Amino acid sequence: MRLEQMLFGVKFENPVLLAAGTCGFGEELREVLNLRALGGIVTKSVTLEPRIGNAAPRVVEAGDAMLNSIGLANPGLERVREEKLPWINEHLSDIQVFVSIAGQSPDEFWRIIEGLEDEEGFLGYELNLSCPNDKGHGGLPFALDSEALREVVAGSRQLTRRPLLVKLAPNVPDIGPVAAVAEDAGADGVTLLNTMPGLIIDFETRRAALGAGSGGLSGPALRAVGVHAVHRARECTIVPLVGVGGITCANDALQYLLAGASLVQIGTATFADPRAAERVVDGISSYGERMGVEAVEELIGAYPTPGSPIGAPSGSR
Ligand code: RRO
Repeated sequence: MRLEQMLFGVKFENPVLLAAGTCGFGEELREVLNLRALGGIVTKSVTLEPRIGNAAPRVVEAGDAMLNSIGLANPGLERVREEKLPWINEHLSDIQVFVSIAGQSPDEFWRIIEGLEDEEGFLGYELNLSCPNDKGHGGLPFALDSEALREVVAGSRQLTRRPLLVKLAPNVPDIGPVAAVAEDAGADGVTLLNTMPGLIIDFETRRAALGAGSGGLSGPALRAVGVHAVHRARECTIVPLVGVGGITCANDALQYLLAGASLVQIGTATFADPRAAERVVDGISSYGERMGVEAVEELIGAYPTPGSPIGAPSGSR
């Protein structure tokens, strides 16, 4: 099966990327997996100034999920430009790299884009409008307020011709119209979803398990939520979708593709098995061979929407 696709005007060798926050800036994982075997990576979210992050513990396991409150720890715009992007440019030029960016105001997003725009080594941006651990916009992530979302995306669109992905949050009543706002404001693609706000209380100490209190829940427990979000976004938008949440193996990734995602991202699974994403690539390929699928595009959106003719794609791209 052919795994490559043309998206955003460039070639992705396969549909599997590493999610923001799970691979640093690539360099951190270079010893443990072959990044060149992947379709691409999304960097840790970059902020204007360096951030040291939240108090420990920042990550706890929670059954079929993981709760984190990293608190946007990152080296900041200046060091990303001086140190991280040159490394990416030298070592990852044959895969696609999105730089995730995060700001506490629309203006911060725009200043980061202006600061990175002339640099080499990356394809586009993933606007992180949905971090549950950074209450940027009046205490709420931008993705929970459609007008704020529109403002950040539309302003960013004015500043760059590079592909813009917009990463949304799970905790909205209906993700479809939110994805449509992102598309209408100029997004080239929508990433679904960020982590879900959560809290774990240690009943012995009566304190939160995380140093910061609440955090963002990720992992297999979130997978059905993510697959549903992709399906719903597919019904409301035509831009490529990127599915993320709870993918541990090829079968999980296939659900996202069938629901309508053109690309998937592996996040939490990388912590348990740094080579999970490579396994997912191989497994998608094996499934294609077994099912007689010639190209991965045939799978995208092939889940038959209830009420539609069996096998008809649930949306157009
Ligand atoms: O750094 C974090 O605490 C974090 C971010 Br920026 C995000 O987007 N999602 C998340 O679960 N944690």
